[in-house]
Amino acid sequence: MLTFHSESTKLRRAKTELNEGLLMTPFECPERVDLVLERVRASGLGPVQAPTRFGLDPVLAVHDRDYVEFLASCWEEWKAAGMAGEAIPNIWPSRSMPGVRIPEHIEGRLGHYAQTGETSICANTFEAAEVSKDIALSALGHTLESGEPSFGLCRPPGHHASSNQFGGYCFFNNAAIAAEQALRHGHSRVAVLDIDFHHGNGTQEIFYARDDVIVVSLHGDPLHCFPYYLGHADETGSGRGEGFNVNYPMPPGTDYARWSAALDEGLARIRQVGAELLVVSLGVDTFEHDPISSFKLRSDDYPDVGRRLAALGLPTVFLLEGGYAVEEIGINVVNVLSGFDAALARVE
Ligand code: SP5
Ligand code: ZN
Repeated sequence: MLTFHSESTKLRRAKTELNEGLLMTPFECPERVDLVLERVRASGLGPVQAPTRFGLDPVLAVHDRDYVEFLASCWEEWKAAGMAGEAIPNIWPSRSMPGVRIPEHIEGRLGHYAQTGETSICANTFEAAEVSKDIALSALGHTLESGEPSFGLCRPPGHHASSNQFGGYCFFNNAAIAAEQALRHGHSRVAVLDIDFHHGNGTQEIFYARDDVIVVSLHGDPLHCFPYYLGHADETGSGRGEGFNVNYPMPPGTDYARWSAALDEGLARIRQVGAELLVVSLGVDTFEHDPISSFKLRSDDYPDVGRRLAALGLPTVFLLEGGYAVEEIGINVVNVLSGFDAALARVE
């Protein structure tokens, strides 16, 4: 399998994440990329290739222009306003303020475009987000041309980013951008399967009213887990999108037996609706030792995940989402990918 990677994803090196009431070194750090890349190389998964540039048009196909412009200028504006640290949102329009206007001051605009307070904007955040979506689009391009699977070593991740808000370490929704691009290249129905521990609330929002992209997400129950406010089983889509959003919330402590049963249901639904291409939001924060999550998947479980995905028989693009702070992030990601490849090889 071909991997798309760029050292430029590491241009974003935030110093602060608000976690447990403390400003900590972010879990979503550049070293994650090195850990995954090392393992891709050591395992002989396949060649590693640099992404090509796609510009902002594919981004604007899923994100609002004013949001993209905000991301492009936020850090410069924040510094120009004389702020001492990184751009950390700390005020939002609340439910008691319906119909508010977007303010001009960067502090107010930052809150307007933020879902969450843990993710700071710092130097080169926009540049890294641009490279990350170029990696996703390059991986998609390769799969569209060849039918072969590909892996986009995206960073920052994307699945929490909605049409007009960043959060959960995400700025551009790489999976949504890739899915939309696949439709524009002639596919009539695409599936996004999100197996990150956290609910892919951004992807859900972007495609909620549509039936050309089915979004299936397996995740920690939002009653107990970030992002808390979305990801329940009764969120099934709206209008013509009814039935094309499928959530499998599962309790903290969920193991592979329960998780893989949900995966099989999700895959059956993807098969049933006749999706022509599969985009996998591949987070490995389902791992038993992930520092911010609470599922109990083991390294040995991940090859079987790859095998089950391969059984769908669809052209498949894997895009990295979460998975944090442990050596095994590389092992677990590559276990999924090589399990997928091994299953394909047996079919051919
Ligand atoms: C892409 C992705 O995986 N984003 C996840 C963002 C989660 N950020 C907030 C997590 C808060 C977790 N608090 C955990 C406390 C554990 N003791
Ligand atoms: Zn996650």
